[in-house]
Amino acid sequence: MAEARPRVWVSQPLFDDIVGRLDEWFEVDAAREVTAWSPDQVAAKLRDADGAVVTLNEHIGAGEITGATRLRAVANVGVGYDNLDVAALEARGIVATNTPDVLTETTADMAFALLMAAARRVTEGERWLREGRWRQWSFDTLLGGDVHGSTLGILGMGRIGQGIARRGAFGFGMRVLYHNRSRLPVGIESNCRAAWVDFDTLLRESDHLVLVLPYSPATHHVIDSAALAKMKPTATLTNIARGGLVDEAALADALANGRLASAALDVFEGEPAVAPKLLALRNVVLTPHVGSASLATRRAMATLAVDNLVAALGRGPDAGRPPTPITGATTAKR
Ligand code: 8YV
Repeated sequence: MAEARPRVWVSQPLFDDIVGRLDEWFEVDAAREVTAWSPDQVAAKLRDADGAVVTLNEHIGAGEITGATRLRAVANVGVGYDNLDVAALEARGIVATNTPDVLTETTADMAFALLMAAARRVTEGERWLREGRWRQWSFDTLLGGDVHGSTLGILGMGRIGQGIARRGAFGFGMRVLYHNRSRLPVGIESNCRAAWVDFDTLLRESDHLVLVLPYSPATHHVIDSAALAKMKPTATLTNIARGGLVDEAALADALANGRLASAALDVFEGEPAVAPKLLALRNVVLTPHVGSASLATRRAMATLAVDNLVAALGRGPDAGRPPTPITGATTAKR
């Protein structure tokens, strides 16, 4: 009797032609529509699966994999993988993969779009115009802060941080400072024209601070009221990493009280819910977690996730060697 084909679960709709490649090797259970899976539903899906392609919507931890005795691989669509308990997966010998590199430049573009929108009050101006409040051109309408020639601060200098640094240094003539747990090799620093500073210096000197570091218990609320108090009142804060990095209540207070000029947030603590205090503010740009959302990049991410799963389950040209395995929870690099 022919050996049964492995079964794989794809948790959310990706691209049909890309997910369709899995049919060559596997029985595929692919979500047809965007679904908010409960932890119990995730556990039930994994119980029947040899492999899974998942997104940040699905938390995969010890509880979800308890009954998943056949599960051998989890391919995350995304570079950040705080939705995976990598230690729990490793303990069970389940391979975990993510999608670095393919989204670096697209996400760096979006960071700049947000930074500029916050600094130059782009979305605030649009809302004001649409509300019919533009009566006559006037000299002091919506005065913002300059981007060119200012100081760009980057917290978390992985691949995306470096892409943002290059845009700032070479595109906008910015002075680029960064903070990372460890200083980068001098060659990378000079490619990005970026200088390492300690965290407090980064907060104090940045005109535009961008968060690009992985989220973990160690980085929870790295931007809290104490950090915000050290920033310039004219500064902007952009977060394209994970919502939990910022104490949103403290940020909303700082924005409301003029202790920070403006912010741009693509990610939130309780996604898809956004704190009402933030929604009520005019000086914050809000986007629905779309940092990597160009068509080409989302296709590249889906392709890489599928390649990872196929290889991790021992099929295809890279059998046994998934292109981008996650090597450990503590070595996360965006
Ligand atoms: C993804 C992201 O779209 O890569 C990441 O870490 O936040 C986004 O680019 C998201 O993770 C989809 O699962």
